[in-house]
Amino acid sequence: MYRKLSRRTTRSILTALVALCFCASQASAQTPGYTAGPVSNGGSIKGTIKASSKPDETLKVNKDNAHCGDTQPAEKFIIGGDGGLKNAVVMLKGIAKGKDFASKDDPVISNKDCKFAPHVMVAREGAQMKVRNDDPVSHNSHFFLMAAGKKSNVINLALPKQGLEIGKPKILSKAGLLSLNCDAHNWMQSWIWVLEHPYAVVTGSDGSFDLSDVPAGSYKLTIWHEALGEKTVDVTVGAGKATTTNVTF
Ligand SMILES: [Cu+2]
Repeated sequence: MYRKLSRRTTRSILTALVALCFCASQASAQTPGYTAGPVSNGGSIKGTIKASSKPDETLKVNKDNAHCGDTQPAEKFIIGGDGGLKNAVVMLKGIAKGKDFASKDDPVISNKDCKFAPHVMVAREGAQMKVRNDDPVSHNSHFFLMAAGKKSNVINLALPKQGLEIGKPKILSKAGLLSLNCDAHNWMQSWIWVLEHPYAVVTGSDGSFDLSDVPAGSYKLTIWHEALGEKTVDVTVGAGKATTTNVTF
């Protein structure tokens, strides 16, 4: 009798603990809400992200060499002659209100020439991420959520045949940074910033960016780069005004 009661009590405590942990994880996973609507007389934030010149890394290819070659560029440091840094993400993290997304198309990442294309992207929270194999070799798209210093599994999609495209709504269901890897080819890497608002861009080869239709106000502008880390600067946007913010890593 005592043992039975004890087991039942233990079970109740465990159930309560599981429920508590679940609630806590749900709460911490919640992103601040974002309200989309027309922006009248918004301003813009423009600028250039720069870094000291650094050679890109060359990665050794150890599989499917006939198609993938013997080496692949890491695409980590793509820095122009004037220091313009490509593939940095510039974003207004935590903005609560502003314009809607210009496009609600589903984003696509291609496996092409044994690389993910694009190497870095921003995506709308709640969109359906699609992955496609444009190569005559088998790839797989393994998504991980990068949060609190941990890399946690999201989903792994096999793409055994050329021309195959798969989409899953689960991938972009939560805002944050995703790492995309191919288990078959350990050099393949892509990064996706999932955001609930459209105020985020990836810098082009000159390192420039332009965030438009920003409601007047003060913001934290965050710049992220896969190898150089993250920087945050304060920016004040005036109604109808263009603000210039240059950041150097
Ligand atoms: Cu692959």
